[in-house]
Amino acid sequence: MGKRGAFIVIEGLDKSGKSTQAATLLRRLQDSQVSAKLIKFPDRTTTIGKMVDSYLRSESELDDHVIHLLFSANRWELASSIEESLKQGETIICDRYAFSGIAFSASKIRPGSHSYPLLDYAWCRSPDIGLPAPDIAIMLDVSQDVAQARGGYGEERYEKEDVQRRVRDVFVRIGEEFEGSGGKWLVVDADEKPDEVQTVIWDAVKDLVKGIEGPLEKLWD
Ligand code: 2DT
Ligand code: MG
Repeated sequence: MGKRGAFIVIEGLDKSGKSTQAATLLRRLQDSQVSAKLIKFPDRTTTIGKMVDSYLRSESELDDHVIHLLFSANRWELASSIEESLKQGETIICDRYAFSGIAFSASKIRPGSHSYPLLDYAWCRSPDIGLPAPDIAIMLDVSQDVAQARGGYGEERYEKEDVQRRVRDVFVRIGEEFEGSGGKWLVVDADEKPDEVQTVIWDAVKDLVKGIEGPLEKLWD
């Protein structure tokens, strides 16, 4: 039996360079004759993804529970195709995944309160239980100053300084729990130059992308 592909998730705040790093990694893998593809969540092209897109652009309002479940459903839509590709030996680079799902939802606070959570952390985690688990999750950690220097945030719903700060705090907890459940969580200083960040990423994935013998694990299982 051949080896399966590696499932590599890249996470991070806005302006952390996630998409750039993911694209650079894809090119490097293809140049090394590794069969690989890049996917991203939310996948705004599906029916569910279009509802998510409209919410993010503030063109629609949805209950916070509903949008959380839609983000998760958007991953479940793709779960079997992810499994299939990995089984075929294809490596997948995934720009955002279930970790963003928890971080952005669990960091929401009740209107009028300073820190009282709107959604329970464990509740936020539960709809993603059983999804394909990444072989490594790489968290690109950018400081607020550098994010601002890179042109600041855009117009979408979560692209605000206070949101990003709270999201970062939840990412720290998520990383600890993912490691606690046997996952590999790598925090990379994304304030560094793109080349230096890519060097750290490559070093972390270069053995995984040779193919993996072990089974694909399930997330939070
Ligand atoms: P992009 O800017 O990467 O398109 O993300 N988000 C993402 C969630 O709130 N929950 C999720 O499950 C995922 C995958 C993060 C758009 C925004 O969507 C947020 C930023
Ligand atoms: Mg964005």
